[in-house]
Amino acid sequence: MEHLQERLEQLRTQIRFHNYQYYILDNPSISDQEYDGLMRELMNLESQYPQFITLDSPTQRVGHTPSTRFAQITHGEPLLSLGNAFSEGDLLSFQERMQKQSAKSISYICELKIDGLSVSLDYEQGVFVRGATRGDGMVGEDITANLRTIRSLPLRLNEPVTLNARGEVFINRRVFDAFNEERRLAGDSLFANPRNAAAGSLRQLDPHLTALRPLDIFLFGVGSTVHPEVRTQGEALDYLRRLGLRTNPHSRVCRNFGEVLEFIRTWSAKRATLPYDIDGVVVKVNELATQRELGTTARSPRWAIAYKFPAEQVVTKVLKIVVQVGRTGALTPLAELEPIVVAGSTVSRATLHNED
Ligand code: 0OW
Repeated sequence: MEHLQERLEQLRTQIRFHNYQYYILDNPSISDQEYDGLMRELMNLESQYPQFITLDSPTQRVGHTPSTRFAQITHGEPLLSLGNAFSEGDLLSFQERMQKQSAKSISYICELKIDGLSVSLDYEQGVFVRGATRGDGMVGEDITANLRTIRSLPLRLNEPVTLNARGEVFINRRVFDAFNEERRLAGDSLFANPRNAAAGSLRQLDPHLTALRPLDIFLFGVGSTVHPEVRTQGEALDYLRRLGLRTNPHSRVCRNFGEVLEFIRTWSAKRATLPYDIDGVVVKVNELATQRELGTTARSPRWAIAYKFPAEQVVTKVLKIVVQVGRTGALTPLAELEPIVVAGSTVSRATLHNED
């Protein structure tokens, strides 16, 4: 029996390593055939000795029983949202607020704002045990079975630590286009954009269906019970990477606000070269102690802001104007438009509540 257990552990460790190389580093070191051979041997041994199957075995990605609905999970710490900045002026006001409220010298970190679905992951002694949608920030839906199907989400970390990590689930845009094309040919309804496709895939009740969806994930934050050596957001991202979690490669620590503005201008121009959608840049105070000193409002941190790229503009025709009478008797003029796609969604109505 000892020999069997050793072989099982050896196979799991090897397959976990190759998953990391393939799905997170995009740099496999063995052929698909060799990989499939390892997987087949592990699945055969586990089907002969099911009593030795472990929750974190690489074979346990696709759950068996579809749930009837998602259980609710109350987050240990609320998943905050973000205040928005729409211009460099808004960013400079943010910077002034930071300097006024904290005497300490501040550095910033800029992260691409991934346009996906925000999730929270719980690992206990290094094993992935549960994951949830952000929901209203306090209570989310338990989508553990669906998150397990994401190949770039490790079922076991490189160290046996207990932590909560936050991140964004998304679909690679090229893969999304091919996926939507398949749906079109099959006569299925199309997803308006990758974000909706990711959200729709994570809300499938049957994990087998989710497993067919090419979901991916970037982690960008850790809960407060994080390794004491981690003192900045930059070090938190390095820590997540060291544990084997996937983080976005373009985050950058900025010593001053000039570098923040340079990062934003650079990625505003280079956005289309990315294989996934971003809708802006998240600018955060880098030092965790200063973040704690600045604190949060009810819904979002004072130490971070989301610079949103200018909205895409398109021209269409107003077919008709109707007036909506609200609950309080307020009148809102509404334009019915020639349907047009803008920023990935089809728009056919717009409220005319202000001149421009
Ligand atoms: N979408 C992102 C992203 C990010 C926030 C989270 C709480 C305090 C700061 O790439 N890179 N970093 C953060 O940090 N938030 C992000 O997305 C937020 C999460 C919830 C709403 C936005 O999608």
